[in-house]
Amino acid sequence: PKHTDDYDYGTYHSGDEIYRFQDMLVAENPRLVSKIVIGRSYEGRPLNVLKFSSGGRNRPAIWIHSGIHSREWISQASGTWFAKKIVTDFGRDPVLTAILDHVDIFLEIMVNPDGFYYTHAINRMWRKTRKPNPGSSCVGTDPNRNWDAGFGTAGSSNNPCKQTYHGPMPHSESEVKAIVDFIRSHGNLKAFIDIHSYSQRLMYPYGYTKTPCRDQIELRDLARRAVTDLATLYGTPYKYGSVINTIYRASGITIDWAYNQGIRYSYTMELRDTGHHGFLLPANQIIPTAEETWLGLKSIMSYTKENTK
Ligand code: PAY
Ligand code: ZN
Repeated sequence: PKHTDDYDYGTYHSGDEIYRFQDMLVAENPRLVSKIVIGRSYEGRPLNVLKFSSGGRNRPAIWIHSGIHSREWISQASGTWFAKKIVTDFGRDPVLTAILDHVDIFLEIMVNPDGFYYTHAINRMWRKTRKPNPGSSCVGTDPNRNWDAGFGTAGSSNNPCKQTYHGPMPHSESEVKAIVDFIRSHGNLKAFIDIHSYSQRLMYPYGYTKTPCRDQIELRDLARRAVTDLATLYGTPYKYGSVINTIYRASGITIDWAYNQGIRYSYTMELRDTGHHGFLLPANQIIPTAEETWLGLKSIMSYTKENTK
């Protein structure tokens, strides 16, 4: 397609197509959307972030990313749909408009592009990055075990051949380091949402410890509200709670790092389904999944806006 109006949001797209989509969206909406290249993947692909801003200087901001795990295709597909939804609804949907009147939204659709290309070309089930591991024939690090938050403790693996290999050191993956550097230099992030699949859960810190996070009552209340809003569309049930209590112990994860940086509204979302199709969610569920997820995201974003003025 030559215009994002003609992009087929109801099918899965290649990495090249998603890159092209982002450039089209920016070209079509120069006043609202800009592209920031925050770094390069191991294989040299640009790490693109879309910035949605109605003005101001270094406004409080919300970070949303998808595709940190490459095989979770509904994540990148939903991220693409969210990007189009934001430009379509700004100035029309009063809730989104009010959000963007006060805060900026940063959206990185393909956090792990090397993995994503690999899932298209070679192995649909690839999860990790594509950086080789010295002394091992196994490739890749789990970018959701690579953050400096309980790094290397129980809930990750020190074996490069495992899906949850944490990598040689915190932020060893350029895809992770690029986000770390960006978030630190921005300094005004208020919410951080990491989109995965599957299992229909909305979770908050922590993953590496049973110790409740300081804001757990507030985070739980907001999670309940978000999953309630999400379910109004198609009745899709979501569980919610801390990562360790809701899914399993996981160390070095994205949202634990974000939360420990002081970003209070840090959530990870596991989209459809609960395992029937798993990572191979049929394309006819892309739009319904993105639509319902958007309702959950909007409640988190609205609440963030209200509580960080
Ligand atoms: O989202 O941070 C989180 C929780 C932990 C996830 C992880 O293991 O990194 C949960 C899994 C994921 O999305 O990667 C769940 C899926 C079904 C899996 O691969 O086990
Ligand atoms: Zn994942």
